[in-house]
Amino acid sequence: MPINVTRSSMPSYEEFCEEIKELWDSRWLTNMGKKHKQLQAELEEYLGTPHLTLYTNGHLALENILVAMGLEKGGEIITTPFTFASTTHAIVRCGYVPVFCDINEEDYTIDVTKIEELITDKTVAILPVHVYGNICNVEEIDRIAKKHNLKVIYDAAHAFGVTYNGVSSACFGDASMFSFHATKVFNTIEGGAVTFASDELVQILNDIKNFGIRGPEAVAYIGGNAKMNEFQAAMGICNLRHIDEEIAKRQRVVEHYRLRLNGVKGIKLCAEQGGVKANYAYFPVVFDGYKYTRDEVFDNLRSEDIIARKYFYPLTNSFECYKELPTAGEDKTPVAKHIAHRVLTLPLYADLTLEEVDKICDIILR
Ligand code: T4K
Repeated sequence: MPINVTRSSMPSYEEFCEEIKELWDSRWLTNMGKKHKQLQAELEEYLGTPHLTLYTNGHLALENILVAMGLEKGGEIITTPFTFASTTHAIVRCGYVPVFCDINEEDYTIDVTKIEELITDKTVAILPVHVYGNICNVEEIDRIAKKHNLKVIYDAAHAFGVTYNGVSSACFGDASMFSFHATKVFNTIEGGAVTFASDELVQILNDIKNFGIRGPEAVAYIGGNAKMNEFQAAMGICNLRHIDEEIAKRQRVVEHYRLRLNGVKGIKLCAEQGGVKANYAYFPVVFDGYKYTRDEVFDNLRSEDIIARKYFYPLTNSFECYKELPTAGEDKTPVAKHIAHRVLTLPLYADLTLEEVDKICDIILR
């Protein structure tokens, strides 16, 4: 069995069977059923947010909140290219132009000193990414957004359960999107959510995700379908019972990695962020002036069946599909380019043993 970059957290088989048993009795499988309502309420409580809407995946959650914001079509959205394809694709698929801001060298989130120079009369929003679960400079982003009257939508796909100065990652900006994909700290197999404070967004988000249907004979909006089904919600209910334990196990893994790799010349670890209660979602390592390049380390690990990943390489602004975009090109974001060519995310999941971490570190250091 290879050691992959991650491995889904799951409840016991018996616990999941128990949770889904009533779905056979009721035959109610989707369309905001009992499990959906229960998970929504439990997540609002866990994440400390007034409103949460569930989705069939994180990407559609992001597209749906972009549509719900009612931003001027064709407008520019400032974002970072050091992210998964989904972030940039959502912006473009919803009819906006991504304007790529560079990242900072400490935690690889948006460089807030470079946002204002990118603002034009076409800018409608900022879409920063809490990449690897690292919290963006939310105070400064808030200040800039207020000054220029811009919306802020966070891609918080990686930041489930993270808090900053005691405030949940679900509470920053106008809205935040979470991914509950199988590879995430908290999963519903596939799944996602949007969190937000505004009461006005509740109706429009529900309309967009369920065809605008407001009653058996009332269709008030041209919506689509992005609903989470009852099996996904049941998995979420089970996984949420164990989430604190899972995060604590991940912490042990990360602490062991740090013990082994901290201070090694040419190896740069992400600094722990002040005031942040982390979720230990990813363990990125930057090989910069190390005796081996990132790609050599990747190959050495792979030859021993350890599959690390180059998250996030290539940058989204150098994707083939964006080559005609006037704002594309990795040279425009030099820090992101530098990191993307050197970063490797090492295997990290709750059940990864410390012996396996030792094996991975031995190969890297050998
Ligand atoms: N924004 C950001 C910043 C994101 O990172 C993502 C998703 C999104 C938005 C969009 O959210 P979703 O629509 O996906 O909810 C994976 C995930 O599919 C993706 O959710 C995630 N980001 C991205 C960073 O990673 P791949 O293509 O690397 O996945 P894959 O299939 O290579 O899996 C990686 C490893 O995970 C496997 O080697 C083994 C393990 N795994 C995988 C699956 C599918 C499991 O243990 N169980 C599984 O079921 O994208």
